[in-house]
Amino acid sequence: MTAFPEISTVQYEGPDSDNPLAFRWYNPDEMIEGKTMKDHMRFSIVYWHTFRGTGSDPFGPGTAVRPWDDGSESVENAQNRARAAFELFEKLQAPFYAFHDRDVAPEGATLSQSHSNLDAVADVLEEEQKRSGVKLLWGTANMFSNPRFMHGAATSCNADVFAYSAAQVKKAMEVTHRLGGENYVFWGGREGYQNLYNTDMKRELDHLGAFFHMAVDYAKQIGFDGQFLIEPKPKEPTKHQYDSDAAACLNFLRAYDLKDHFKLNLETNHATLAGHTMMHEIDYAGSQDALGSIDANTGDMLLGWDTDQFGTDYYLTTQTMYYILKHGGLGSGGVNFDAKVRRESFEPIDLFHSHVGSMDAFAKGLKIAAAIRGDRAIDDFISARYSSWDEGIGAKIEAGHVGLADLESYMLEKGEVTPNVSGRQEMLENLVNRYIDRV
Ligand code: XUL
Ligand code: CO
Repeated sequence: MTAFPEISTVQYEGPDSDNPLAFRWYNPDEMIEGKTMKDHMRFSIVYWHTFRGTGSDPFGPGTAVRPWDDGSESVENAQNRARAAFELFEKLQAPFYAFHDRDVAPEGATLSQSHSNLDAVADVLEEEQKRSGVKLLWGTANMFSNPRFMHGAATSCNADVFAYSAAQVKKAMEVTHRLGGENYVFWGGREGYQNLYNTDMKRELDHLGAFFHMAVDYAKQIGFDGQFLIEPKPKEPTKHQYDSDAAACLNFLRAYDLKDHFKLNLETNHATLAGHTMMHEIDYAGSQDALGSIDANTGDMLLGWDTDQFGTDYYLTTQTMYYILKHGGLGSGGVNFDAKVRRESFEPIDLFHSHVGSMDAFAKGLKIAAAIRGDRAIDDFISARYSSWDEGIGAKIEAGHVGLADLESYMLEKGEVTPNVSGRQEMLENLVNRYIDRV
C-alpha cells in the first residue's frame, strides 16, 4: 500500500527545470560555507498540519482528501497514518519530522489509555525511523486542544490541570527520548490570559518556572540530553501569551534561572504577530546564545492572524538564512515547516507542491546569504559604520575605562561630535537585490 502512488522521490534538477516536483535550488549534497545544504537546513516536516490538518476553518468543515486515513480515532488508523507520513518524508528527502503527542496518537478515555495509545503508535514511528533513516527533530505535548486546558496548562488556575500537564510532558518526553528526538519543544498554547481582572500573573509565571524546572530535572533523570526549546508567540489563542517574543522568553528564562537549559524555537508568523521581523527574532536570540531552531512559515500581509503559510518569498528566506549563518547555524535545530496548505489545496499532491517550493526558497535564500557573506558585503559596511568604537574614546568606553565625568571633559574639550555617516539603507537594499539577481 502506498499513500502517494503517483509521486516518486523529488530530485534536484537545477534552476532551469520546469518540473514542478523537482528541486531547482535544494541540492542536498552541495557545499556551502564548508557544510552540505542538507546539514545547514535540517529540513523537518510537521505531523500536525501535514497529517492531521483537515482544512477546516471557523466557517466550515475540512476539505482535505486523504485516502490513507479512514477518519477514525483508532490506534490502527494512527499507525497507518504514520506509515503514510514516512512515505512523504522520504519522497521529499526530508531528514527530520516533528510531532505533538496528540497528533500521532489518539487521546484515550483516561490518561493511562492515552499513554498506551502513544506507545502503540511510537512502535510504528520507531520502526519507520529505522527503515527510512528519517529522524525526530522534536517532540512536544499538546496542552491546548482538550477543554481541560481552557485556562492554560502549567499556568492554569486549577492545580489538577498543572498536575495533568506534568504527567503529559513526562510521557511526551519519554517518547521523544525513546525515538532519539534531538530537541523537545514547549509552546505555551494557552499559557497566558484573556483578561487580567481574573488573573494572578505573578503566581502563574512562578508556576510556569517551576514546571520547566521539573522538566529539566526529569530529563536528567531519564538521560534525555536533547535541547529544550521554548517557542515564542504573542497571542492566539490567548490575548496575551507569556512567551510573547524572544526578548520576553529570555527575560523569563533568566528570572527563573533556566537560561542554561533552554534555547528558542522561532517561528516566522509568530515573530510578525509580535510586531517583529523574523530576522530580528533570530538576531536577538542569536545575540543571547539562544538560537535553537526555526518553525518556517509565513503570514499573509493582509491578514492579522497565524495563517501558517509556506514561505516562498526570497527576501524572507534570504534574511532568515543570513541571520542563521551569522549566528553559527541551527545546531541541533532545523528548518521545520510549521505550515499548512490552504483549504482550497485539498489534494495529497498539494502537500508536495508546498514543501518542494518552500524547501527550494530556503535553499536559494541560503545561497544568496552565503554569497553576501562571502563578499563581506554587509559585514564590511557594518564594521565601517561602527569604526568610531574601535579606537580613541569609543574603545575606552567599550573597555569600561571611562565614566560620565571623563566623557564630560572629553566633550567639553572637543565641543561637538564628529559628523555622522549615512546609514545607506537604500544602497543596502539594492545590494541584497543584486545578490538575489546573481545567485
Ligand atoms: C502554534 C505553533 C505550534 C507549535 C508546537 O502556533 O506554532 O504548532 O509549533 O506546539
Ligand atoms: Co510552531
